[in-house]
Formats: sequence, C-alpha cells, structure tokens
Amino acid sequence: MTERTLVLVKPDGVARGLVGEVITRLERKGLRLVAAELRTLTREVAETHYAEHSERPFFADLVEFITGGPLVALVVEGPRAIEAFRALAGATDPVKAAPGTIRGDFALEVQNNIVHGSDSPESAAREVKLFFPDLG
Ligand code: DAT
Ligand code: MG
Repeated sequence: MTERTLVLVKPDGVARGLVGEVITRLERKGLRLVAAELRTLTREVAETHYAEHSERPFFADLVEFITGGPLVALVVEGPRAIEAFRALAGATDPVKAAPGTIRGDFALEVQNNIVHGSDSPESAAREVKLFFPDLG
C-alpha cells in the first residue's frame, strides 16, 4: 500500500551539506519525492510539529534548533514509506543508530540527528498537512 511521510533534513543536515545524501538514499531505496521545499520554520510551526514533546525538558532547545536555520521539508511516497524512511534514518540517538543508517553514519548528538521522519500514519497525515497544506 502506498503511503506518504514527512521527511525533514534538519538545519544541521542542511548546514553540513547533507541534503543530496539524504535524497539520494531515499530515492535509491525506491521512495519517490512528492514535494520539496527549503524553508526556515516559524516558532509556531515548530511548536505544533513537536507538540507531543512540549512537556519534555529538551523542548525549548529543540524548538531553538529546528528554527535556527533553513531546513528542507520533503513529502516522500512509496510502499510502507513511513517505516521505510524510519529504517533509513536509524535510531533517534545517533550513537545507537546502526552504521549504514543516516543518523548512524553522519551524527553523534541526539538533538543534531540530521533528519526527521513521521512515526505513524496519524503523525504523517498531520505533519504533511502542517507543512504542505495545499498538497492534494
Ligand atoms: P525521532 O526524531 O526519532 O522521532 P523523537 O520524536 O523521540 O525522535 O524526538 C524528536 C527529536 O527531539 C529528536 O529527533 C531529537 C530530539 N530529542 C529526543 N530526545 C531527546 C533528548 N533526550 N535530548 C535532547 N533532544 C532529544
Ligand atoms: Mg518523533
């Protein structure tokens, strides 16, 4: 079944020149780009996107980080795209992420972990709509 998921190349990934690397990996896997845009998030969009973490101690730092520079927002489509991209990304903590995954290959710190991928069909629907409200 074809699914859509929201992928972000976060500001650290953009600053380090890893946009092409991330897109290459997901395209090579067989996932397809449906939308792509470089943008800097407002605090409001960032807080909405990460609302599930609003009570966590790292929330303020997370919002600062994700609004701190341009990111690349992507909508990606394919069979089980949500799970497929999460597998490409690797574990949230890049030190625990397996080598061969994006986080496992390119990151060391939990906050600066290069990419975001929606974690469920419900999150994907919410996040795609938040970032690309006009997408059909
Ligand atoms: P994921 O991005 O793998 O879905 P998450 O939804 O649990 O992970 O957290 C969202 C982001 O918040 C994560 O990519 C990095 C940051 N984060 C998570 N746990 C953290 C922690 N303990 N300290 C600092 N930042 C954290
Ligand atoms: Mg998450």
